[in-house]
Amino acid sequence: MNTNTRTTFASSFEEDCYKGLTSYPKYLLSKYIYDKKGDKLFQEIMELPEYYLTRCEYDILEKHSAKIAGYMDGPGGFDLIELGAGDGKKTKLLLRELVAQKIDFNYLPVDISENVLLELEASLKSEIPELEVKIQQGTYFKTLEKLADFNTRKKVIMMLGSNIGNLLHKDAIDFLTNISAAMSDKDMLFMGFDQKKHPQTVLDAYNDPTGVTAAFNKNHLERINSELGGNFDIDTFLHWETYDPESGTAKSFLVSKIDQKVSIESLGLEVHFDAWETIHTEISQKYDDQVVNWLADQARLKVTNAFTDKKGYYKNYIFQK
Ligand code: AVI
Repeated sequence: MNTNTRTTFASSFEEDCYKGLTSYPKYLLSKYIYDKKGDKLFQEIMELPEYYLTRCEYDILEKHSAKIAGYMDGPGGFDLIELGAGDGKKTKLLLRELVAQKIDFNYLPVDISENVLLELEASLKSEIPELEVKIQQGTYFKTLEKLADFNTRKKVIMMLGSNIGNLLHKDAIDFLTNISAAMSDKDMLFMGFDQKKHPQTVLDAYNDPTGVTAAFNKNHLERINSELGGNFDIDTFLHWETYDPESGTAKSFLVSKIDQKVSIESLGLEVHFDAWETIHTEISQKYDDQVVNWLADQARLKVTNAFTDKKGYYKNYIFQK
């Protein structure tokens, strides 16, 4: 068995893959799925009939945007800071409403990728020309710190897509605590949380029959092959999803169908897999009000409002200090 002995790495991707594949049980971090191919596969996932999350959040924003806009507005206007810009499809519903109500606000999408931001800026310029957009390239917390420093206007921090669900509770609390630290009493946080529901509905969302989610999960191995000189035979791994209705945790795995060895050149590593050995690749946490209130409390925030879709599958919460 390999041990965690190596200490120098060329990138955090190398380091995290090394740590994950030399641990027992093995794991890989879901943030590394998102290269160009992973981004494209995630766009496809969002169009799948089984992946209800995107449509539910879209419905919530479509139905309640006038009310939500009202909660966001404040004396002297506000800055709408969106963490993770994406393609802005859902956000545009809200932006259009804010512009239609002639509310005084600037839109500040934050993303690590300048490319994503420039594309979003260009599409907003042609679709909502009246909108004031100030793109913010950087990590979420560095940007929030910077904005908290010189900003006296009300800040509305927004994160859609239940992206928080890819964090374990303790990491979600750290995440919310960092956001809370950048907020003043007049600021608010608007965030989407996928809800607990029939376990089969959750399982189906992460196990579509067309295999898009499987390809998305296996993109981990594709990336290791192309960027770290790995020789994973992708077809010998099975995409497997579990959901624990008690904890609300959906987990994704890649399961080796055979006993095999995989070598990863730039890690100087040969990884042995027993037949049916697993790599844990992602969690997608599902919530209820009790858990969201607990997370908020831990981060010194309060839930002040919430909006849901017809089926109650998904909720967007407003948090304040
Ligand atoms: C980005 N994130 C919220 C998605 C989710 O639902 O956990 C990622 C995803 N993984 C498989 N399908 C979608």
